[in-house]
Amino acid sequence: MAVLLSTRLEAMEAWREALLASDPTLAIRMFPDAGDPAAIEAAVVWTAHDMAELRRYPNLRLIVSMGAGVDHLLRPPGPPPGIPVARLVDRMLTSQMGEWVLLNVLRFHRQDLDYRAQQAAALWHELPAPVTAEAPIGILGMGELGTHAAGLLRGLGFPVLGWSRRPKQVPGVAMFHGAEGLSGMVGQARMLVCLLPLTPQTRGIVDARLLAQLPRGAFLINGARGAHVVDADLLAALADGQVAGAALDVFAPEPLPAAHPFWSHPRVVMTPHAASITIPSSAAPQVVENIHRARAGQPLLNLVDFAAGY
Ligand code: NDP
Ligand code: OXD
Repeated sequence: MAVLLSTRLEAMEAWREALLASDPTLAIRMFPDAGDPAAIEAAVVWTAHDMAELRRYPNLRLIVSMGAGVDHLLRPPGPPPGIPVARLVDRMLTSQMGEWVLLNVLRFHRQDLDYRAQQAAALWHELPAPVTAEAPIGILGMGELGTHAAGLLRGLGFPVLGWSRRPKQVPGVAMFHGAEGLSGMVGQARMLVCLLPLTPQTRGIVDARLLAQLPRGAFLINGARGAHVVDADLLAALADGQVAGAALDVFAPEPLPAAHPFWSHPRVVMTPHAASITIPSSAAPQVVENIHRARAGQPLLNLVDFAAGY
C-alpha cells in the first residue's frame, strides 16, 4: 500500500523525507505520479488538490490536511463519502501563530504604524503611553491556536476575551460563545484577532455590522482565512477611522491580486499566508501515527467533525 503526497513541488521532497524518517517502510507516491490507484491507502494533501481526484482510489482510507485548516478539503465536492479527514495539530504551527499574533498586537499597541509614519516625515513627536492592562484583546476562535495566543497575551498583561462555538472555560480569559455571545465580546475588544476555521457559519463574519460593534479606533488581526473578512467593509471601516489598522495574513483569493487596495493601504500590514507554515519534520510523526491507526482500525487523531465543518 502507498501514501499519496500532493503539495507545492518545492515542499514535496521535504514531506517525503519527513514521512520516511518516521516510517522507512512507507511507499510514497508524489502526485501526479500516483502509480496503481488501488495501492493508495492514504492521501496527504494541501489546498490545490482536487477532491474529485481522490475518488479514483478505491482503497483510500484516510485523508490528511497538511495544515490546521480543512476548508479546502470540505468545499464541494468534498472528500469521497465515508473517508475520514484528519488535520494537523502541531506544536510548531501553534507557536509560530502565537508569535505572529504577538508581533501584530504589539505593533498596534505600541503605535508602530504612527511612529513609522512619523519617521518617514522626520517628525520627533511622543505619543501617549499605551496602557497594556487597559487594552483588551478579543480572540475569535479559542481552539489550538487561539488558546495558545491567549496565554501569550495574558503573559504580557493584556486582558483577553475569547469566543468559541460551544461553552468553554480557559483560565484567565473572559469567555463568550455562540451567536449571542459575539457582540458582548466584540464591543470590548481594542484589538480583534481572528483564528476561526472557515465554515458556512464563519464565512464573512468580519463584516460592517461586526466592525461597527468594535470600540472606535480598534484594530483587526486576521490569521485565519481571507473569506472571514468582507474586504469592502474593512476598507470602509479603515477609511472612516472606525478601524485604525489591520494585520492580514490571509486573503480571498490568494495570492491577492496586485490591484487590490490592501497592498498599498497605509493602515494595512500584510504577510503572504506565512503566519504559520507547516514544518514537515514536525508534523510527519502524527501523520504516520494516523496511517498506522487507520490500518489497524484504531481511533484517529485530530479528526475533522464534518457536521461542525472543522
Ligand atoms: P481549532 O479547530 O482548534 O479551533 C477552532 C476554534 O474556533 C474553536 O474554539 C471553535 O469553537 C471556534 N469556532 C468554530 N466555529 C465557530 C463558530 N461558528 N462560532 C464560534 N466559534 C467557532 O482550530 P485551530 O486553532 O487549530 O486553527 C484555526 C484556523 O486557523 C484554521 O482552521 C485555519 O483556517 C487557520 N490557520 C491559519 C494559518 C496561517 O498561516 N494563516 C496556519 C494555521 C491555521 P469550539 O472550541 O467550541 O470548537
Ligand atoms: C493551515 C494554514 O491551515 O497554513 O495550517 O493555513
